[in-house]
Amino acid sequence: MNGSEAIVRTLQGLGVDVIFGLCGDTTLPLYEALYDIDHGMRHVLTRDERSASFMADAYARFSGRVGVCEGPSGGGATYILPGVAEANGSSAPLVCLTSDIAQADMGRGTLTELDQNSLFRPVTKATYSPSSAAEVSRVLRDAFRTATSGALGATHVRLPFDVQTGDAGSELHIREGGDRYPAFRMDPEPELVEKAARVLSEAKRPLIIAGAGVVRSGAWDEVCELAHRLGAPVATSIGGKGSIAETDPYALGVIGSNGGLPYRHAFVHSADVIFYVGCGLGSVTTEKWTLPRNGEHRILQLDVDPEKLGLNYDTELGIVADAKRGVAALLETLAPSTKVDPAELECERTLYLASVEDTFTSDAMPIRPERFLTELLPRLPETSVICADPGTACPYMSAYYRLPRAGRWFVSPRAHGALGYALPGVVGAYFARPDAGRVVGLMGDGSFGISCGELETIVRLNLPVTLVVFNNRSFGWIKAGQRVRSEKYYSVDFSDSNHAAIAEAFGMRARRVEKPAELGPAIEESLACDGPHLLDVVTQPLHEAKAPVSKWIA
Ligand SMILES: Cc1ncc(C[n+]2csc(CCOP(=O)(O)OP(=O)(O)O)c2C)c(N)n1
Repeated sequence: MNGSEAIVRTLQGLGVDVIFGLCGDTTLPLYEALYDIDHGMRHVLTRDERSASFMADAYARFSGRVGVCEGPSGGGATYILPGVAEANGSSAPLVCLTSDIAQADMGRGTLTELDQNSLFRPVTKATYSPSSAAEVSRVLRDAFRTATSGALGATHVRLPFDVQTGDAGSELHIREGGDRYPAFRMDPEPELVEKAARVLSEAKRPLIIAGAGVVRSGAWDEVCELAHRLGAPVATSIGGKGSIAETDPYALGVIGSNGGLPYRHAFVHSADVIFYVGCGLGSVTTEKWTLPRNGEHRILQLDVDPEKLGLNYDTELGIVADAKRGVAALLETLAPSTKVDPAELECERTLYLASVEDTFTSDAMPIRPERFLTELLPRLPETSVICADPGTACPYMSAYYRLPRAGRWFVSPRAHGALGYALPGVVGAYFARPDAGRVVGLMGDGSFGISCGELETIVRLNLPVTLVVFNNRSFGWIKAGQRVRSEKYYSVDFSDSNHAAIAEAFGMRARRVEKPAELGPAIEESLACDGPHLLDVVTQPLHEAKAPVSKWIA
């Protein structure tokens, strides 16, 4: 068995079923092995390595399994970085493989020569460089174990040409189910659980803030039960959307600077005890550490990553544990109570929505983002899988989409917020959840411009996806920031592109929508389409909109 065959056999043995990637000269032996061996894995050819890594990231988040991407040396390695960095920053388990020139050719001005390990080190949990074919299977197993254990994240494996072609012997190092996460679940310390239960019982007005760690751990049933047991509302970060069905009477919705709403933030400020579960206290969820204000609440934290505990806030108690195990342990000791009446949540929600109702019913042109939601949300099937880019899509969907089911149904890339995630993201989402139904990608025209080469991939694979472009002819989010700072609008405007015509040129069915009255039928046509479909929605620019973004509202 040569190194490439060992790579393919090991990936197969670990349970991988799909690899996203793009070919190169240094990857030729690996592709030969993928061709020769009856491995059952699907290779999805992408048109850009950035897309391959974003697809792998989305696949990982929606599937509960490691996302695998691959690209060649030099330009391929530099292009594949964004999705690796996003996955690592968002704790999505991803393994990135890059081929490289032969080790003997290093330091000789060889085409595509690059210190790959130094390039990947800051954006991964670990970067590996097997120096012989005999090592490659063990190294791959380690890369999967590292990605799926502890604080989850991305790993990278560099595969020199001679490692791919050398003799790997006959031994494979496979851990069955090695592509599932979390690989190991950590139990909480019993005395800390007791203390946390005591503080929560003493609370008059507790609030649970759930993050992506809840969804990664599959702890939504436990979090929902905790909310009902205590009688406490559950707010979430954007990544934590799915920690509880947002139609649940105790679900408050997303909080923070991007998609948080004032009435929800009032619940944070009025809470006496705040219990963070699987939630980093980063700048967005905490509105740069003012939501809540440090020192004004008793703060408890449960996280699988000890380095998150006590970061930015003076927390009273930090528990290191898997979210599912940790909350389950709490439930064993907590007596039922009703600290907060769920009618209060419903009342505040209704009052807030009434105050912005005019935007949701507006017949104005260009179409208001809120009016688009009025037409889209009731038509979305319950099992829609959604990727939302930064810009218009993220704050509006975070704020107003009431996720009907708990679990991972919605992803927006929040570690780096790179534009151009959703278009490739829907490909990864589809392969993660082929039976879920329609996959929906929502993006600005800026994001579309960054990733539109991937329309070919979506058409080639004939995926059941609906793509929506919020066509506001600008880098709207930045233009809105310019409005708030100084009204000095500088280098943020585009010319008007017809994204529907672009999609049609790739062979995708598409429709441009300019009038609010056309939205309903267009959305229905798109969702009912048996293949891919794109809607180019001519939308109100963000700097003129009432977007649910704290600093613009203020
Ligand atoms: C790769 C990348 N470059 C730059 C940015 C900075 N940025 C954040 S939002 C934004 C504008 C987004 O424009 P668009 O995709 O058209 O969406 P809109 O805000 O107009 O809805 C930019 C440039 C980014 N997030 N990612």
